[in-house]
Amino acid sequence: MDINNTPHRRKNILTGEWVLVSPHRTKRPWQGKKDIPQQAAQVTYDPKCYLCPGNERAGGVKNPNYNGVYSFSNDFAALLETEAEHLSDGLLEASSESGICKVVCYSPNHGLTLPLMDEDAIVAVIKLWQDEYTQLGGNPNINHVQIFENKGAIMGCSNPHPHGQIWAQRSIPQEVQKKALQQEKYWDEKGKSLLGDYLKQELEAKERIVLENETFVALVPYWAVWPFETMIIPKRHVASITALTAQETNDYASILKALTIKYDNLFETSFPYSAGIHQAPTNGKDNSFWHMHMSFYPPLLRSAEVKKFMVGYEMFANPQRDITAEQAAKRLNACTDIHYSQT
Ligand code: H2U
Repeated sequence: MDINNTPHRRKNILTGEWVLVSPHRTKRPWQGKKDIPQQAAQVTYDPKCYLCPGNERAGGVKNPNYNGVYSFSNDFAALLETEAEHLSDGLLEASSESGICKVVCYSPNHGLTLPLMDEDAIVAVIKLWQDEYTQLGGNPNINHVQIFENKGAIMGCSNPHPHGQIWAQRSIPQEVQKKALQQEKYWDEKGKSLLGDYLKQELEAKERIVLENETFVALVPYWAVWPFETMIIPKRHVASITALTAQETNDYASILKALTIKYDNLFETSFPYSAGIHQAPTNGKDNSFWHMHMSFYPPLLRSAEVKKFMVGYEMFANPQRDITAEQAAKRLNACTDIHYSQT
């Protein structure tokens, strides 16, 4: 099979799901919608921003005059701390869900984004993620801590101030359960890390690697669904961010900055995405089969203005993509390592 010209399916080894790839279709004419490109905020402080230091939030609480990173409990939390209850009525079932939601400000500077922040400042963000994971995960009612970021209005982000979120809850979310199943199966059968072995194969193939440093790799996964989807993976088998050494933490910050610079440079725009860290649940079980990783799902397809929609066949049948993972990796590789706004 000529994989560059033949429609085919690729397996996501982490979820067990498949993606339809249609590389022959990249030349089709486009008459779709054009959006206004998203630019990073230009001011360092916005008196109307609810995340800037010293400003009042919706519930009336005032942010401290923080200098570095800052986290607080979400004033409109999707999860609340509740008692465990189960309702069932014939075929109708519901379970109460208990949890805690937090907002994490990456910087006091309203105008920054990860690619424009210093590596030291990104290290501080990772350290805050580590502290939150430990603290929230230590709560006996919290079995999973989801760290994520929605960037750009196109992804539903309400505010350009650099920030992410954490939703910590009693049950293990579905995406995490799928990845746990595949990783545990491989670990039990082979006594090795699924992602560790995948990484070895990718480093040999060199076709989908975007960036590499001493302890981390950023690549377009073979089974990518979003046009420029990537994963950041530690080379060492590490179950959670708390197990990273000082050097690994620095290398993680460095690759995060380098990858997001390439993203911004791709279409010379403040590149929107949803990014999240998948790692061991905090359910007190043996989760040593987990290999932590961070996934980026960016919606942009062919310019700062044209995004991919998951509609039609993808809603009813299966995710599908046109440009291959290899083509996407090549495009990202070709982007310079200096942010376009600084050249
Ligand atoms: P997003 O921009 O990624 O949606 O995150 C912003 C979060 O900040 C959102 O979940 C919360 C919203 O509930 N928020 C507060 O906690 N306090 C506020 O004053 C406004 C927004």
